[in-house]
Amino acid sequence: QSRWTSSHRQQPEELIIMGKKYKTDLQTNVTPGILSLVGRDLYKDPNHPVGILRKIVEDQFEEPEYTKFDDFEPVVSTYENFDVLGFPKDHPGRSVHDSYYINNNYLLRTHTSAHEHKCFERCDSPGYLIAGDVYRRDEIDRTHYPVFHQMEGARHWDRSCYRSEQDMLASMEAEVAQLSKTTQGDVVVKDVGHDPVKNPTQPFMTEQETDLVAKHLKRTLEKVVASIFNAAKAAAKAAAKAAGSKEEYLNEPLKVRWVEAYFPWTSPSWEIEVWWKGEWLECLGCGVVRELVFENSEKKNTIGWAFGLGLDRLAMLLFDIPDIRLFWTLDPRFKNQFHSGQISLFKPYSRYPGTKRDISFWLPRGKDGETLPLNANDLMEIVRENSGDLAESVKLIDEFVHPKTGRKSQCYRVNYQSMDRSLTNDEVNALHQKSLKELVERFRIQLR
Ligand code: FA5
Ligand code: MG
Repeated sequence: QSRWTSSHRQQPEELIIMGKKYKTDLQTNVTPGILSLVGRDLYKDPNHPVGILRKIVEDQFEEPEYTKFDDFEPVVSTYENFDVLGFPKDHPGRSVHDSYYINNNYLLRTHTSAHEHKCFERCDSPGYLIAGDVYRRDEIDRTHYPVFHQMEGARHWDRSCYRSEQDMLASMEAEVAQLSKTTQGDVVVKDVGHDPVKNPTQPFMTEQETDLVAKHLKRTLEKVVASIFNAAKAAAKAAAKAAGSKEEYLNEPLKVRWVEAYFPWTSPSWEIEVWWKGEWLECLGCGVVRELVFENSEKKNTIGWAFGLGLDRLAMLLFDIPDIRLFWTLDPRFKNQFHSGQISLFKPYSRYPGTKRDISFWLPRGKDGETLPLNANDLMEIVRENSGDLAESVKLIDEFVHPKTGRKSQCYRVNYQSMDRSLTNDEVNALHQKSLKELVERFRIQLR
């Protein structure tokens, strides 16, 4: 079985997270390093790029139409994170390889959608907005970090609040018209419909309802994306001017396109992409909320949309930040560069050299001689725990099967590189040895 077992790593009997106690069990795979990041709340810092971007998005949603939340705790039940949203039992997101479990029943949320049903249930306003830190076990490189930040938004219409269906549709139509006006001229949109089989409408909604919810969703998010990228363009223009260069593309209207997507709790679903510096950039996922979510939230006769947007990768692009680890540095040379309400381009303060070390090994074999795989995220996790933010990237660089013995070998290359200082060889060797030792002990690999 490739099931994660904690038997080789000493787990305390209970964990205290944000003042609450949780019993650990065989499912527990959260690490001290990850827990030390819970509560850093970068998204609440008005002078941090993630906090600055959050504010720009938040300003697009007005109170009292939208209620704003930013203090849901990151520990959620598997019910909230998955079941209530209709995740299939075998969805990969549920795997211990992909998520950080506190125990069998609780995990660190993998997305802010974990709070959707509570918001639908308790929110008196037609819309809400959530900001929070989310956690995923993942690879190590310059654009991946186990903690990142999301914003979730939703809007719903309760049919029973209107005198008639026609009244509701007329009111939605007026809202859509209003939203369309605000982005006119700023963005060029390439829209897309939906595949009736793979990305269908839902039988509990009329065609007109689906059409208006989708339009409201799309026009709202086009406005959000326009506000973000117009602020970014202003920053890029200022930087280009200071450097004496002309960047023609900055004067063109923003190009965005809709693409079809899949999420278990929305249908139809889409993602929005923005053309930025020669690439289509995925910004967020969204869709028409499935009936199941409303039913689970005691909201009868209700229709609506929801979206989830990742702040970190967007912030990296907009602020020209080359490595996601910089968000977590305590170095004042980073933090002092950014100011509330402003997108400005990061000025690198130094680059320290990297040191590469390989992890080259034979995979273990089971009773019948079959190769036992080592999950890449499990390996990443051990490197991360032993070297913290000093591991800049870990890449699988080689893999082969011995022609005679049939044994399988893999080689991962770790680049150790600090954001703030030079590392000594001794220091790197010590970190690397610790990881090697732990990998051998826990996964019975044989180093080559
Ligand atoms: C979700 O997390 C859904 N909860 C979004 C959603 C909400 C859909 C409501 C429908 C309705 P996804 O895993 O694609 O979807 O992530 C959403 C966004 O988060 C992505 O578009 C991306 O911008 C960002 N994101 C995802 N993974 C990472 C990562 N490892 N690092 C940084 N940003 C990420
Ligand atoms: Mg995605």
